[in-house]
Amino acid sequence: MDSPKTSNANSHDNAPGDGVSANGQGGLVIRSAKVIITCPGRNFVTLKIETNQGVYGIGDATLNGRELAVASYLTDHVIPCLIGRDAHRIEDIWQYLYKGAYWRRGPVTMSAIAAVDMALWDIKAKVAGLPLYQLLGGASREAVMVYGHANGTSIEDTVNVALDYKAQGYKAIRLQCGVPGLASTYGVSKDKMFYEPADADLPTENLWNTEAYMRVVPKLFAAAREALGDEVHLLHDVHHRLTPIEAGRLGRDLEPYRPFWMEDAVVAENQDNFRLIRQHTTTPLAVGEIFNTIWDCKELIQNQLIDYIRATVVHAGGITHLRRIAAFADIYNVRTGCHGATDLSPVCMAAALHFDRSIPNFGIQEYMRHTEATDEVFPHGYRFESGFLYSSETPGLGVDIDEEKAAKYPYKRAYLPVNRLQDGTMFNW
Ligand code: EZ4
Ligand code: CO
Repeated sequence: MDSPKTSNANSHDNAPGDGVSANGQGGLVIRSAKVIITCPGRNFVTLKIETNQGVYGIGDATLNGRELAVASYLTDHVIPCLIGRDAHRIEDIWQYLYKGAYWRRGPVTMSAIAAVDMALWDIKAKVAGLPLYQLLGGASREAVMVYGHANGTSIEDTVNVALDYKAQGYKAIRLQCGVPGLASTYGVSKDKMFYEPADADLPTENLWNTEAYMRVVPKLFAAAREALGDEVHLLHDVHHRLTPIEAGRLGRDLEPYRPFWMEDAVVAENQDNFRLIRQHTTTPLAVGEIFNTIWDCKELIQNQLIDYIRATVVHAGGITHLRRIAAFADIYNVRTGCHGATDLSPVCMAAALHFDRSIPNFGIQEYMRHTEATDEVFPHGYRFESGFLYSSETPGLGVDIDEEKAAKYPYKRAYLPVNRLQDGTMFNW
């Protein structure tokens, strides 16, 4: 078997493992699995699992900037353990991969497990002849509210983009604008529609200035509230760049404009950071796009230090584990707000929408829109209408991968930027 490190949009077939005991109801056995890497504008890693009955499922395994590590984890270490297993035993396979690795948690491991989990749910729902949300307890809502990304180099540009989103029917809009004096800022793209930060084969270096940033964001929110009115939800992503006391100050400065949330205000490795923010502001707090397990957010949730948990299907162990996080969060009044940037493939988006639609404590779903090329590689049935996404009604996840088209876009190394303070000190991106 080839190593994915040497591959370009290659598939890595694993031989069928006939003879391994399946113990399956109805004999639905995993016959083969492969990893497909494609770059229709940005890199995506997809796991495809095939069964002895011809039914297959797919799962997203994309970890932005570290894609090949997950591809290798799957191809070299997970796929050999899957062959011959009963494809219906989703929970058991999850536990087998999580506990069986000995080395638990972490983005690479949990993205790989997530891909297997998504693909198995896809298979189970196809076999049942039902869209996945029906297997997750059915619909708690018909559609899920999404937020779009309005960004601009100036406050005026950003507000104009936000007005355009509002005209398209969006009920919620994330606002990010350039910081005066800084050449580039998180969330502000060079072209208007798609923010694609993983843009270089070595990391771009950005400069950061906290004081200038903290001066501009309240002005942006004041201008946006004035232009957009009271109804539309306004969101902002700090991208882990403040200290807790700075975040408390920014949250307080934003309170008059009633933000829906302030996201990733601080680094979250130290969960106590959030206790300090909470002491200073009533601005709702969201965190968790880089979380991988319930253990990364357990204290934040049970101490009610956050309002929205942003863990998502691909990076937090799949549908199986994300449901566990959401059920735990529900007890503590925490709602979900799944990460949905463009580095999460349409496979993840499809899975997230079934999850969002089913749980009682759904909050909001991020939606950035993929490029046309990405949508062609991953044909899907979900659709946007009037500020909401509707999950597919076809059996399974309702998303596929066109392997011929995928093969036209070979893997291209791409990194997220890094960030330094003005004096050269390495900082959080
Ligand atoms: O930086 O998805 O809320 N969204 C974000 C994204 C993340 C990227 C990282 O891969 O913060 O823009
Ligand atoms: Co974010």
